[in-house]
Amino acid sequence: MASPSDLDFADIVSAFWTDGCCVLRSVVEDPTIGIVRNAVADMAGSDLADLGALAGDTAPSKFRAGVDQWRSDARFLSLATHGVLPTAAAAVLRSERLWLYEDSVLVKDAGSAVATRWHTDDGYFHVDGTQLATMWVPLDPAPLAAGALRFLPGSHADGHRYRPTLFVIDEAIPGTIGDQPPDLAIDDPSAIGYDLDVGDLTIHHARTLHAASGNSTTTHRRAWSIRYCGDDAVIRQKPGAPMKPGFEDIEPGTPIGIAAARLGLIEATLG
Ligand SMILES: O=C(O)CCC(=O)C(=O)O
Repeated sequence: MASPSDLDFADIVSAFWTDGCCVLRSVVEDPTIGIVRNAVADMAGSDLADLGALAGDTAPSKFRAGVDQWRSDARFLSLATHGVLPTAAAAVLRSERLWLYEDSVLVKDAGSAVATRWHTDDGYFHVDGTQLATMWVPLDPAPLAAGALRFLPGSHADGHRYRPTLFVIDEAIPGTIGDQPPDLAIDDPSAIGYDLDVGDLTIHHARTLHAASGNSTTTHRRAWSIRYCGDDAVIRQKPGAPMKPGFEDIEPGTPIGIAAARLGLIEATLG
């Protein structure tokens, strides 16, 4: 990985804070990708929910996803909290410490027409702060046509707090609060995105609007998404968003560094 002192890396960090997203090329090495692919292959069918069903999609090519694999498989935990991935995330967030909030495996089969609709992660996360980011690691070559993420630049700083939707349709999760995400085409020309190769990754701010098309290629699109909290994160329960164990019992505003032990959240080892 480029060192945080490299000029290139400074540009990447600057892009993250200006646009709300950035891309890192050729930073994840083969052993890591192989371990994650094996961990995904070992997941039980029941670990992945058929998201497309929510959009009424019954095609054999599915969009399936699971959440918090790190809690049941030490391979996800180890790679999310040691080595290049958390070190890059902390550097981009300009954070001295970093906590793993959540991870998610998202598999979009070749030919799945199910798009990931425009949304921000902020509304789903029971935390608040500026140093919150999601790292999206493709496990297969992921051009935009396969469903690599697209981002609306600057949306992380547009002053809106968007309510969480059902992810594959624009309907808000009942009981949530906030603004409805804008009604944009997935390939809206104002969006930016990157054709990704294995080894590349993107990082986006929790308040950045992002989306992904269906997968019109002939290769499945497996991805591992890792959600991190940095120094200034505090607990803030978001009404209506799916609750996580223990979060209800934490006083809102409690710094993540204090709440983490009670919640069983793991601090990353950096460097
Ligand atoms: O993989 C996808 O299609 C969506 C992932 C996403 O929105 C995220 O991880 O924040």
